[in-house]
Amino acid sequence: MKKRTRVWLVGTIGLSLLAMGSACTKKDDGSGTNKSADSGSAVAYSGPKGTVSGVVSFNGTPPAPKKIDSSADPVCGQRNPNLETEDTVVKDGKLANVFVYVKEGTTTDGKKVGDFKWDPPSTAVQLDQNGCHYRPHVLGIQTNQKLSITNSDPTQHNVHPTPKNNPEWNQSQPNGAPPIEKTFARSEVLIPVKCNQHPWMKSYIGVMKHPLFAVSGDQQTKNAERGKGYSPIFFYLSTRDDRVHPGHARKMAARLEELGYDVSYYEEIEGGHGASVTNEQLAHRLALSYTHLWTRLSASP
Ligand SMILES: [Cu+2]
Repeated sequence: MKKRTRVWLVGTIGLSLLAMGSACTKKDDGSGTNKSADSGSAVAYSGPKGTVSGVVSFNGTPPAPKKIDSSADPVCGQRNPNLETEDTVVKDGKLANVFVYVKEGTTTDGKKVGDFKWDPPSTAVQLDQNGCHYRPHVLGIQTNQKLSITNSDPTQHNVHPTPKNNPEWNQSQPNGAPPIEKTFARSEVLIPVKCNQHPWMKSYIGVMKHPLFAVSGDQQTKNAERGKGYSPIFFYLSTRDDRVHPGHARKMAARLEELGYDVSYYEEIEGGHGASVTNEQLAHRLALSYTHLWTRLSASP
């Protein structure tokens, strides 16, 4: 099998680069009931898209994380004995938790990115309270996309965002409580989130009306480490997977390849979560999978 790899570095963001062509087909008559407060546009962008990749490097010696005094809530100390600050997280010279986004830009025919109408994804963004930290520390979300907040700790937390452009709210969440589900109607970079019960707990939410953003060094790849003897891996996915965004697999493949592992990668441009539409595509995908197994198993001693 031909080994296909693409380098999608941490901090990958999608960016509309090319001409609109005949994409301007959808009119918004303004009658939508879930209309974003930021949607000033009548046209949804559906033209070609490109990708911007990058790395946020940290030069010099990063400040060491400080130990947090969690004696006010013994549960936090039991759950997370090494509770530390996470203001500056650097791994292999790369700075995590940097929110990168397209502030303004135009397509080649001169239309502004911010003037298009971008429907929010149907999937929710997850924010968990785990080990008396917010996970993730920084996240991005689209206007009117659902944010689902959970509590994995055997103690009570209190979720308190303090936005400037969106309504402030403050809600307790005991262990076992159902997820708190919220949306943000207006774009805002960044909304601080704190826990009134554990003052060290901080999270930051970037709300954008478009999907052209990313957070460096996210949770999906931070635990991958060099020299761990991971098995050879074959990623297959679809560019149009609307259940799990392909960005996750792209970033993990890039991270594992960067760490020196045997990574194969195939991205079908059609299909949804099953990564195939036609029988031909399914057969092709299965052939790639079996070939990967065959070649890697037979290469073993
Ligand atoms: Cu808390």
